[in-house]
Amino acid sequence: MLYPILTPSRFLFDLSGIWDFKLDNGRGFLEKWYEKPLENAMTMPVPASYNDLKEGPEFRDHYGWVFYQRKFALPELVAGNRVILRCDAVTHHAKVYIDGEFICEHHGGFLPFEVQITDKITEGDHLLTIAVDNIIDYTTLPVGGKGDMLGGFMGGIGGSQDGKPQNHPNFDFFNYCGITRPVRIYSTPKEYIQDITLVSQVDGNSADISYQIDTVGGSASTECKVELYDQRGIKVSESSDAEGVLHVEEVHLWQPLQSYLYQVKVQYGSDQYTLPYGVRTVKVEGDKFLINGKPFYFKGYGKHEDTFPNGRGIHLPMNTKDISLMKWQGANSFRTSHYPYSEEMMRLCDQEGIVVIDETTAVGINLQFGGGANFGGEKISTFDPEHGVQTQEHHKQVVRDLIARDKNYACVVMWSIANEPDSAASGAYEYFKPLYDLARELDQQKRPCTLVSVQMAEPQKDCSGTLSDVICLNRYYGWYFGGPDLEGPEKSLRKELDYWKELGKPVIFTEYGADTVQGFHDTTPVMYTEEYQVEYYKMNNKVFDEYKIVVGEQVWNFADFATSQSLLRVQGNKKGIFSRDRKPKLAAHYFRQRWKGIPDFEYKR
Ligand code: BDP
Repeated sequence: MLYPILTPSRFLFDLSGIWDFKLDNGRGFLEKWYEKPLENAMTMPVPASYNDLKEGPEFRDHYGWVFYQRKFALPELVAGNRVILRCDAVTHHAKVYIDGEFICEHHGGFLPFEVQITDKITEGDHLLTIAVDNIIDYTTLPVGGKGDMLGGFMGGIGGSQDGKPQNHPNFDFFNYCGITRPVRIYSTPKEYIQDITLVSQVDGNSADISYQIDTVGGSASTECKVELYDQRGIKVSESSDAEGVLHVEEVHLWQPLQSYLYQVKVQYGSDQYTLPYGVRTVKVEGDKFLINGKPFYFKGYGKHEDTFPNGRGIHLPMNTKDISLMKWQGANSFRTSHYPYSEEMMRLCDQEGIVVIDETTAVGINLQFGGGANFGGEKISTFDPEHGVQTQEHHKQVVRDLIARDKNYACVVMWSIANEPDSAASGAYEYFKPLYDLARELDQQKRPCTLVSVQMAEPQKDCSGTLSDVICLNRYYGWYFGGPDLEGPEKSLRKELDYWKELGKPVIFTEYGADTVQGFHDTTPVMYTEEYQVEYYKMNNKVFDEYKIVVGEQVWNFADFATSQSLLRVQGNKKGIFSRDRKPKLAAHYFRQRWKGIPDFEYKR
């Protein structure tokens, strides 16, 4: 799916701004609020999560639907073109209406959807309504609890105390929702470029970029032209079919922290589209993760799209600041925990040379959290056909849509199929095998695939061992497991790594961390102080350094973030090495020193 841009053949209108907004009181659809201007509407910015923008728990924790609405008109210039409405992310379920007429709906809150509205657009003003639902349950990704069950992440899955329906996230981040990324209208000519797929092969100083242009609406005689421009704007290769190869001599590779982007200019009939593209290769070989043929070492973070007061709403300045902080620290990578990030962030990472592990929305596929989910007093297994999660079909759709959106980004070097699922449970292999197969089939660049494995999953039984190209571990030795003691956990960590070593696959620690309240200090490094966080990391890093198979360390988390309330969460999850407003804790300085001394390539080799 192409990112919407303005080109000589395409208009682009951004509908960002203040929209009308109303929480559903249960009568929104009965009274057809989408047919006329909302009565007594509030103001609400788009894009943003709405939760932190008005006061009170009733608002913040609203359960169910809300209505967003605005008017728009299109200039006459657009007449004769295809007109598309594109929503980049609506969390979690959207129904779209124009002038009271239902146009489309979409499930899943972190990937774009679009709909052709050419016929709907006549002269004059139009009323656009987007109804948004935030309910999460056993059929959605991320997963939420059913009302009649107990257990869950930090005890969060159970039914409500007073019978009032509420969400019970089976994951550790606030269930922010709303229209969180831009809504745009764009046009294309009637014959148009639908998609572009690029794959590079590098041989010494030259590269072959295989391309495929999917087109719609033309005839056999419609011309297709593909040109490749380098960063100076000089044409370095061209071709004239919808499928072919662009040969480049003296190729400039896209390298971690040294980005180089070509521009692929496609012309099909009167339609034009330009795609920035970095040439690089990725491969797992034995226990090495190779980027451009050289063993890479991941230094970085698990992150969140989480800021105040935007919630999960897109925040371009913060994205820029975060990458600046990563570079200040000597990091080179992050994982899009636990959902696909905005396309603007992916394009930025391509430009800045930041390496990305790209994750689906599959978080919470684990009914063992909080002692396990219970149904009528009986423990339920995650993949129980009757009572377990019902997410596999939707999960496949997410894999398809994620790869369709992100397949051309050089920054993306691996797909993460899920975060901390119940991957050692019976039924896990059967659930995940088809998802890996699908990702491997769809991704023409054949990037490695992984799932990020939870500490509760017994390594010997974890289906990740068989299915993943890279073993990704979320481990909390010295925090949830053994903290505040660091000596015992150090031994356990070694013992576990001795097991993984036998598999001969590369290992990345995709999470490890300790909650740390900024400003808490002590001469004895006690839990929650900045000193403890440093000691915790020193112990873990010492062990990682002893193992050649460990090819990466991504701390949990880049910054403090909002989550559901519970006894273990002090106004949010405090495992950031930066505070939520991006001030460094002691550990940030410690990592700066460490990472500046670790090369991006050939570490430990
Ligand atoms: C892991 C999750 C992550 C949590 C983290 C934690 O993958 O989302 O925030 O642990 O407990 O379970 O801080």
